[in-house]
Amino acid sequence: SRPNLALIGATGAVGTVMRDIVSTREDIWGEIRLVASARSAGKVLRVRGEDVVVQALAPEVFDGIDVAIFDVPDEVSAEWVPIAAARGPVVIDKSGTFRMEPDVPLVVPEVNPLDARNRPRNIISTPNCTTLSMMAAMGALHAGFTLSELVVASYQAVSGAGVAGSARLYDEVEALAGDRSLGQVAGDVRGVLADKLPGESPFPAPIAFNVVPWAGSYKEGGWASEELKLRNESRKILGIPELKVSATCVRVPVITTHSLAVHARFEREITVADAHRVLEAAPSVVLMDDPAGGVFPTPLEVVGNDPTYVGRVRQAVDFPNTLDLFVCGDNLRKGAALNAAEIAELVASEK
Ligand code: 2RA
Repeated sequence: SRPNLALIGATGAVGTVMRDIVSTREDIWGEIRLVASARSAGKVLRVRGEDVVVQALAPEVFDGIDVAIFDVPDEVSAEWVPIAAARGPVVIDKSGTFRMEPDVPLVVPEVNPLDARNRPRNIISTPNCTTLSMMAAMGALHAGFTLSELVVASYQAVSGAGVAGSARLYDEVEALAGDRSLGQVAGDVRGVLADKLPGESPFPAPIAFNVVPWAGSYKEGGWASEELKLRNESRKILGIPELKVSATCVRVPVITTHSLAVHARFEREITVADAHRVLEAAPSVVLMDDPAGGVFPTPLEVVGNDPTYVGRVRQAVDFPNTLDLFVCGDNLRKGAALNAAEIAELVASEK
């Protein structure tokens, strides 16, 4: 019989994309159960063309379930993932809670699918969207040329901060529209927004007309949590514990699709032609690299698509064995829902 799937956090930004993904990919599932907080219980949502009533999170919702995908805040995962995993299903968790635990695999199916089999706690973690946005491409290059250093700057979309993140950018754009004097005097946009949008913003500075060098929570040494995740998760997924990684994460006024400027050093000599060949052969990577012809990826061209898009591949002039490149990936699809769905399919195929 077909395996049963539960989606926990079915009503959020990622949950919405998740419902679309399980409705459009090959249908391998028996029941698809939707679960959310008590506040959303009773809502009716569509999955695979059918109405499904959302159930409130409770231990019993995991009974009869084979795979449960969690996309909920860290503290909800911390409490509920172990309860679910003890009740039977393999749990695929999108939160940051378990990612770095040594007995929980952190999986990107194109890069380290076999790690998914080694799950003593019945939990598999799926990476942060910023890490995921580059992993398919970097994993393919690493397989051929052995990565040794990564220096990354991110350009992260507001939907990474959930439904509230997207709502905030739309609201700010609307509040600022029409006044062509704005953005030319320090603090003017902040002042207009304080008047027109007095509520809390998910971002520490105006996000419309701006870039904000901060994503996530404050960590020791002045790092943002997103920057440390990029480092730690890349090391674990690629299986290179000593990989040198340094990142600066920046929020930009883009609705969905994270971009990353990557400076990648390899142990082996690598040319642009080598990288093109590898990236073209990688099934979930699309190469868009003809800058003379105006061809490179941008978030607006990539949003809603599954692959990782790569362009601007250049040989670093002053650094040996080093490439610079630009990567775009939909942070809600491969960055979140799609990777989780692919792990779920991997687990289902074991049975
Ligand atoms: C962000 N990566 O873009 C995060 C979400 N976990 O905010």
